[in-house]
Amino acid sequence: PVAIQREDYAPPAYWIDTVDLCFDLDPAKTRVLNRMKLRRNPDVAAQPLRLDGDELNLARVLVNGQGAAFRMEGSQLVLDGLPDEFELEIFTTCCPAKNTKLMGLFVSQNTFFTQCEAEGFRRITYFLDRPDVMASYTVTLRADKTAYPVLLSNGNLVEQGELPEGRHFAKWVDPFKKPAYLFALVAGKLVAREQRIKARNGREHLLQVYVRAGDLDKTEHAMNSLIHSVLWDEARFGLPLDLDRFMIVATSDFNMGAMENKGLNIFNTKYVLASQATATDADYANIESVVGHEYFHNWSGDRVTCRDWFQLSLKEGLTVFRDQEFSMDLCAEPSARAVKRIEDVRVLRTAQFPEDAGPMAHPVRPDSYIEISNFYTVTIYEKGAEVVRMMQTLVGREGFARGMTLYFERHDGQAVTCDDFAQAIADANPDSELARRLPQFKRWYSQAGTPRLAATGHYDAEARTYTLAFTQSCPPTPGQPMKEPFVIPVAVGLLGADGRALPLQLEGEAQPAGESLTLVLHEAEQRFTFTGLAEAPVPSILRGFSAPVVLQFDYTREQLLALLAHDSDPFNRWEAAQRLALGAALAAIGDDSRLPDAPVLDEAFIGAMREVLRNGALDAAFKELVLTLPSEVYISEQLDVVDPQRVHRVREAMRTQLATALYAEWQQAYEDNKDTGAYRPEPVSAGRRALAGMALAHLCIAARESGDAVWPGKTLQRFKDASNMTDRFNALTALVVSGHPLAAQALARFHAMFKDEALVIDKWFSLQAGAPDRGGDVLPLVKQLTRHPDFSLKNPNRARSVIFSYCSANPGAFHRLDAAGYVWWSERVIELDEINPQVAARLARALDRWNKLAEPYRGAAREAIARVAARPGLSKDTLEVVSRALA
Ligand code: BAL
Ligand code: ZN
Repeated sequence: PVAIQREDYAPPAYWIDTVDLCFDLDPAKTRVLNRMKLRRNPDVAAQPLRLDGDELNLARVLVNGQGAAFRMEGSQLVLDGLPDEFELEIFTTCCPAKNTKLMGLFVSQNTFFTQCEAEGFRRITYFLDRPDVMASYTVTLRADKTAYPVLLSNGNLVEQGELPEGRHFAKWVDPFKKPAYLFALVAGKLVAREQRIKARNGREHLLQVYVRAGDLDKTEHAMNSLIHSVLWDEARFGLPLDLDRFMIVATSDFNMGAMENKGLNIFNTKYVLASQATATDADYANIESVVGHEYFHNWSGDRVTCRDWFQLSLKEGLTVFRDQEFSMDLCAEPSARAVKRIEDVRVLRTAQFPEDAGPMAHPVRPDSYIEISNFYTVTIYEKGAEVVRMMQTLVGREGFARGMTLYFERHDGQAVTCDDFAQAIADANPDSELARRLPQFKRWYSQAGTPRLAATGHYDAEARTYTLAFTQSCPPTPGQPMKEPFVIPVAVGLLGADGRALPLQLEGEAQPAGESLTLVLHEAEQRFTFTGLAEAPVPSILRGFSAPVVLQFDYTREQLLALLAHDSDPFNRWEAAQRLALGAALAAIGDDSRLPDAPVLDEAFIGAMREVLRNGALDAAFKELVLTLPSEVYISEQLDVVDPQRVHRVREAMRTQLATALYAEWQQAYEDNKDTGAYRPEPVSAGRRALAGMALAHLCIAARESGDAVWPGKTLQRFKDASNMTDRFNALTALVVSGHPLAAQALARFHAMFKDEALVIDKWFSLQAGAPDRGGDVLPLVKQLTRHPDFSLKNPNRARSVIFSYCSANPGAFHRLDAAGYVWWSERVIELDEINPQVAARLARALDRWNKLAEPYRGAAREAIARVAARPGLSKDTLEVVSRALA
């Protein structure tokens, strides 16, 4: 397969002005009549028209109503000698029932759905399937009325009626031009929750959430999230809903989380359906943020889209930033905002930082790809969002809103680039640090890798000054051996010995800053001196995680304990605990003489955790985050050579130590938080449920050590009596992670209770496949789970619940000395590749970091990857991933 290069971008040779599509929907053979008006692009030298297609049966091609000569070049349909303007009619058929890739038109539970981003439209009809070709769509759907009573497409329903032989039709017109990747249709037996709303500007809209008949009672939260999204985007950015009708439809077979098709968002059921009996607090929060995310795309993605797929982060990074801000703005308490920020950073550091250090590392705006589906990554999304966040930090919140307004004024209806976005934000803030350093700032788009920011502090008692010296560097990444310095906003504060905030007077500045100050680094080495300090301060650096970098500062334990106890910045308070725990873990992992049961944590750390648990001024959600140890993945990333079993054993030992040493505090935390009253999915009570669940897990672990039967018994009872899924699932998790024999009956009961709830059964699979390994027991269980009657490789959610939970989220069980985990992984990648290459390629990434494994894991992992790479007929999706891993 050939790599596509960003530098090779050229405008299209033709524009498509209108598209009139007529579908005769049939699972075995759907007929698609596509009538388009095209015109030659006068800015481009004359050349043939090349239309993309994939797995289509071509029946007819007419130009201006006449049969036309055409040829096939690979999968492209090529036409020569065309007039400057013409009508093109193409008639094709396809087979949605056999479409297991879930790209293009497919059938799920007797309902038709589409997925066209990035390049799925070419599986529906021949087209210029690229985001800079934007057309007006008219769509007619025809289908059997009994089997497919609901017929939906983008825009407004302008006509509907009966047809002979029990069929019916619906005609939809989208009032906005759009690229093909935003096309959608849905046809099937669905019901809708509806709500009419009036936006702030007075315009009325119909909102609809379509699901299968039995699921209507699980749509209230999605609808509320949609209403909040509409109101928020208008209030925060002045961006109103531009459609009379906005629809969300849920399907249980979907590769992605959801898709922002204009006016007709299609969602994975996981991000729509929720009831307190079936969904956890985390599910509720995810639904809110994904509904928000897709809705916000209506402007950042749909009204202004990407010129080419290298610019994917233009819409994804910006829209993740917007959904993060939305979730934060919905928090009533400032502390809940901080919790959300910590959670987002945790995702970035445990998923994106490893990506940025591995074989798939790529800039936020990549330079080349073989299969664009492989680039829907945490780098494009989450690091992209951090780049937008840094822009907001550099221009201020008001300035950023001004920049957004200018961006949409300048580019409404256009397909543009990341450069255009950054330019608009800078132009709206000409006196900002962003405008002053824009070309350098844009290195965040072009250079891959996570920058290292090494800092040292020096206090001069005589001069009463404190100097912070910074050195930045960035490791090499594939194709980028050398990096230039980045613009890095570093928010800092200084604490006194008693925890008070010290005044921030920068040398050379007329005015002192407040409690916090943002330093803007732009050179490889820079220093900043603070004056008027009567004592040596404790520096609080990179507050709020103001840039996506690794901060290296040689904190003493006392300094970290001081930050944990007193920092006014909640992020750095949490970070101090993470650094302390990480330090202990790394020391134990590096100690070859360590006995397996030797303690890892010292009294000072345990005492600090005790104080946190007892602290009445801290929120439960924050306590839960502080008490959560760094993940095995995060710990492993700090090591040059990783022995996953050793990492697993040390982290388990730390957890056991916290469980036993803080037994009384866990009991108290449970008693204080176990009852949160009538269920409401909001951050404060969700935090209390999370802490109660964490306490139960630790009490069950402590009970395992002491042989006590009381807490496991209480946990089982809570599991049975729980009035919401969060409490029930937390109790089940406590029994499973502690390895208690009662887990077996609880799991059986859970399955029996929820056998008809697919999303709950996914949790049941996932919990078992992700359970801590005890003597290699997880892999045999996982193999057994894939033989369970409820398991299906074809359903992405189910495949992920077992295979990904084991291979990607359970390192202690996956990395085995006998390499059996890797062998099983390679078999599943190959098997999945034949069904659904996108999902297979995601799974292929489970061994991205093979190169830093200790032997014998490393050699065995490489062998398994090579086995996949050698498989004849592998999809280009999977081939790209494994080839990069082996390069
Ligand atoms: N555009 C693909 C799904 C999403 O990011 O919203
Ligand atoms: Zn998105």
